[in-house]
Amino acid sequence: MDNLIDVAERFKPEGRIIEVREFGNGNINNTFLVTLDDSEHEHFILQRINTQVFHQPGLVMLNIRVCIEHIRRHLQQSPLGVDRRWEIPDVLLTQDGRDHWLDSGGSFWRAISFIEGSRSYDTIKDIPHAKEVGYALGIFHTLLSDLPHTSLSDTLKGFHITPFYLRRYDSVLAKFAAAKSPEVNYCIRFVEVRNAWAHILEDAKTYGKLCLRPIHGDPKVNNILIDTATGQAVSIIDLDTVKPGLVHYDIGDCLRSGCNPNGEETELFEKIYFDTDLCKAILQSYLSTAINFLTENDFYYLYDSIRLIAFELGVRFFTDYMEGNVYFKVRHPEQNLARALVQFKLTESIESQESAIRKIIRETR
Ligand code: ADP
Ligand code: GN1
Ligand code: MG
Repeated sequence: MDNLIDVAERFKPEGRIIEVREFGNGNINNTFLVTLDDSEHEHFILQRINTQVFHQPGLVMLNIRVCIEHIRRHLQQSPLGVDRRWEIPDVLLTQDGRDHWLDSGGSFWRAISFIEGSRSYDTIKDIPHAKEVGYALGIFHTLLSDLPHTSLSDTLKGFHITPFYLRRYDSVLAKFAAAKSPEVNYCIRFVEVRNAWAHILEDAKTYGKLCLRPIHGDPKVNNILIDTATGQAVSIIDLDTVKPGLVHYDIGDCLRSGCNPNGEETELFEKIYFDTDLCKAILQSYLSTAINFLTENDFYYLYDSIRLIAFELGVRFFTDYMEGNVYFKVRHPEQNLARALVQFKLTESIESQESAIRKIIRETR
């Protein structure tokens, strides 16, 4: 890997680079904050894309640029109509006009403008924050709702296709040779009894009940930036997974992340619960903008999408644990097992509150 300052120099808009430091808590890419001595462009984000995950990073950049350009055009033609700040991150180009830089070791680097005066949180702190998270996803879907999904490439095959993860899980489990701890046995049993149901969204897609649209793919709480002065959502970042998909993947992901007050990284498994007050706030706010393009069938599958994406993420973490942590970054070898347990406990809490969640969905329509 080249020296970080040398890499940052390739994308530098103006000024001198003062510092490059690691930033954020992403599980996939390496993210750095670059500080410049230029008062107009004080920072930008530099990222090394994980090409073990994204095999075609050039296509990822193309999708991001299609998405950003579409959103800008949409906003010019029909502004949000409310007096609030909404920012779209920019892709910064290298001095020779490219959207990425390949270093001498083959690492793929790209740079994104920094949204000043904002910050992200790993968990939702209160109801107003929950409303902002729901609003941000609703705005994002609305802004992309007139972009044909065929304008975007499939840059991550199988992403959020639960049966695809289950096939991988089966083959990894068959080769898993380590002694099975009580936690591992709990996870195996957990997956086994939900296997048949887990095809629900893909079946609905196959039978034409749900249709592909442009989606974000990863709208978890820390990808939604909050204005430090007003507390309002100002942007959705991390656009690497923008591609065709079901909006249900996004709604499920946003809710499984937003309604888990203890966060994804806790090891206090008994404390994990799905907070229905936060769910209600996120959904109400999401639907205040997204109601215009959701169909009857879309609503029918909302509860299952919440349950499914929590379950699916548990399967993804557990599979990665058994495979030796090859996908999600870890600080210790058991971390992906702990993350899986969190998602499975959350799934249990969702299941135990099914009627309350279905009631919220009915009443927020
Ligand atoms: P990853 O793909 O690894 O999750 P992200 O793109 O989400 O990386 O970036 C990691 C963190 O960096 C985010 O959670 C956010 O706190 C911060 N960040 C990323 N991009 C920006 C940006 N354009 N403006 C401000 N903060 C950002
Ligand atoms: C990964 O990159 P990050 O941390 O925003 C993952 C998501 C998971 C999330 C769980 C490309 O997102 O799908 O929901 O971790 N991204 C990819 O924290 O797999
Ligand atoms: Mg992120």
